[in-house]
Amino acid sequence: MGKTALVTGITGQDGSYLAEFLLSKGYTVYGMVRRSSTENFDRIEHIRDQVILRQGDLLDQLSLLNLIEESNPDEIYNLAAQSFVPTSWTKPLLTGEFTGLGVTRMLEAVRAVKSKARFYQASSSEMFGLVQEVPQKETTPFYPRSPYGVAKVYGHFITVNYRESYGMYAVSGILFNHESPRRGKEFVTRKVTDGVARIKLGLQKELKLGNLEAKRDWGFAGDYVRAMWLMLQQDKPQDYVIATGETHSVQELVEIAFNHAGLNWKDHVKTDPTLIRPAEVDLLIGDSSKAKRELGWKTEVSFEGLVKMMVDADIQRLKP
Ligand code: NAP
Ligand code: G4F
Repeated sequence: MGKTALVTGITGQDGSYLAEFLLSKGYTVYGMVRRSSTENFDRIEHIRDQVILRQGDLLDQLSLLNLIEESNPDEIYNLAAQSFVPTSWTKPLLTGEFTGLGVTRMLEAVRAVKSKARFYQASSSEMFGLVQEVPQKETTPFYPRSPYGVAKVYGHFITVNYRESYGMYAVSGILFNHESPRRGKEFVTRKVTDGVARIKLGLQKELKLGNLEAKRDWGFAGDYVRAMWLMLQQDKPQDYVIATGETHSVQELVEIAFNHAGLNWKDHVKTDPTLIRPAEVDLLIGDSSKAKRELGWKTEVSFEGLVKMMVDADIQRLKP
């Protein structure tokens, strides 16, 4: 008998890669989707007839209970969240409800209906915020710098708490930034590669960005969903940092992307003070030696390879 997985956030970047990965492993995949007046299934259109989509919402406890009852999953991947950091300052309460309390609603539903199911929580390097140690690892103290980061810290610790209180197989994956051609266009990598493609094709002249000095540890989303799955295949539930171990500034990202398209970034990039955040995370760089050692996980796509892949995909998509 093959296994069954339930993925919340299946319409998002990670949900789409994870669903593909689980299907390739022979899983029956249920995906939780929110009701909306128009469908938002672009990222999973190509696998839509292979996954079972059901409506549910992190704000609605009954829908979560019913979904776990119906799907009877062996593994649950809780990827759904309000995931865009700037929005967390304009919608701090909603972010707390989705990204923080939503995790408790999921855990309570699992505990009530199928407490033996294995549970993955999508935690984030944003929890390190004003970093207390370089590089950041599983034991580095958290110091979040946005309502999003604060909500993720809550989600992280409630997952640890349910594991310790109820003996559930519940783990928190502390993932650093991961990107792909399916990344939402508001995140900086995709904003840059989409902007480069538009400038290259004459559809746009300039690109407005915020803080070019911020540094991130950027990897490829396809590599990171493998780590999520590996975390649920272990003898003992544990939390892991997943990162490349390299850090690059937004300016380096911009330079690689523009160069790859044969453009000079200085001719096109303007800084826009309205895009500067109320509190910034200046530097992230992860140490994933525990995941390498215990999960056998490693990255397969380099930073430069990732940026070029994203520029090429955007040019291809926009080309007449
Ligand atoms: P994403 O593309 O923004 O996808 C978020 C998903 O959550 C979407 O499917 C969205 O549905 C769903 N969602 C939001 N609110 C919901 C609600 N109330 N009920 C049900 N579904 C809801 O995010 P991602 O990049 O794939 O990230 C996946 C998870 O990993 C998130 O929890 C994120 O915070 C976390 N994370 C991401 C990164 C990264 O670099 N990508 C790093 C660390 C952690 P709609 O399509 O309907 O909006
Ligand atoms: O791409 P970003 O918006 O990602 P951020 O804030 O690091 O958050 C992402 O990664 C987290 C993991 O660490 C996830 F948990 C979270 O859900 C999300 O996926 O911004 C990256 C950096 C920031 O320092 C920002 O100030 O880029 C800087 N930046 C400069 N100009 C910009 C822009 N960011 C955006 N979104 N747009 C700009 O124009």
